[in-house]
Amino acid sequence: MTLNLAPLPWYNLQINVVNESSQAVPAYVYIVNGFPQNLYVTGPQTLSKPQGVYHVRVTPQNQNLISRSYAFWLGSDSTFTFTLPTGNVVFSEDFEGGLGNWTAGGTGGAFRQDVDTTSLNYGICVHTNGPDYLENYGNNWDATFTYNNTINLTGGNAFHLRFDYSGRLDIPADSFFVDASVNGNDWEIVRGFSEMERPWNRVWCDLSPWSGNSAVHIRFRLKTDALLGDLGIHFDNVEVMRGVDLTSPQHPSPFPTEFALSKVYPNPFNPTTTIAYDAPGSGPIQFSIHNILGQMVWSTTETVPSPGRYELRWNGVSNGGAQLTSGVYFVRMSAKGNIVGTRKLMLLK
Ligand SMILES: [Ca+2]
Ligand SMILES: [Ca+2]
Repeated sequence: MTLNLAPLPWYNLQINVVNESSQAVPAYVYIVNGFPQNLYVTGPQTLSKPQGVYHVRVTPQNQNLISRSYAFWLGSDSTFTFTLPTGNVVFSEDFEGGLGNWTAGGTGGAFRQDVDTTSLNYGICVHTNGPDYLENYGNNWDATFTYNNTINLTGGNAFHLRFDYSGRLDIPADSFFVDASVNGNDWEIVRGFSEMERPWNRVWCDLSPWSGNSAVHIRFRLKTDALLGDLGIHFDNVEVMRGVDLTSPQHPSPFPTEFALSKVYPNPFNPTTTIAYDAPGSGPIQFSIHNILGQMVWSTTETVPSPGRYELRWNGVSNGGAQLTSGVYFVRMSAKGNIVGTRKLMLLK
């Protein structure tokens, strides 16, 4: 058996971070596909990256701006411009007035108010029994700390939750989460943290996927396994900010769940057009181009490696190498024995 290990294609990925006036603004860009990369950018940043699934989180240096994040499939040279809109605070909690708005639950230890000598503020930590916050959490905990009321995430499409956080967790299995729920029962992870040592630092969580809901529940959660413990987590100064972002790539993330012939551009075209399509998994996909009489003039089979959005180019030449005449053509996409879609093309000379 022979294994042919072809290298993944690499592409240019340009990331721009601007404010609502389209001016470049300084920001931290976290980008991950397997290995994370942290960048501090002050202008357009072009990276060379292999094909694959990526997640980008853009965190503003200016605390009045809303952070943005986006997940995508990199399958061609791409440019993403993130507009960080000016935000306003729609929820804040510094715990200086006590824990009356919160309920500690779940299993294992409890979250409690504590004076943290580093932040010089009342914050929240997770503990077992004793008075000293410098004690290890236990095994097999699933401790929750839930806001008793709800947060209104309407009036915008860009929301983030941010808070100050320090922690020492036994990694990788012990994790701290921010969760959200639209009904108070079914929770989804907004962001998870699993870090051996984190000094007090502000962190951002993208709540935009929950935008449009007028009553969103939030909670913090520490989940641990049976092996080892560590000093746990502290957090304080929780804020939710709202903004309106009409230009950044938007959630939901664009990983396709079905085959689709999404668009043909330019159209009309001369001499080359691009056929964009979605594939929900790996495997061969057939494309054929037919003239107005229904005769097939060109065909190809594309084999895609994984779910994603792909592109195919056609230069108006038949499989026999003949330059085709101006007129109307049709492109057909087929997969797994079914016709996925057909689009009309106009070749102009
Ligand atoms: Ca506080
Ligand atoms: Ca553990």
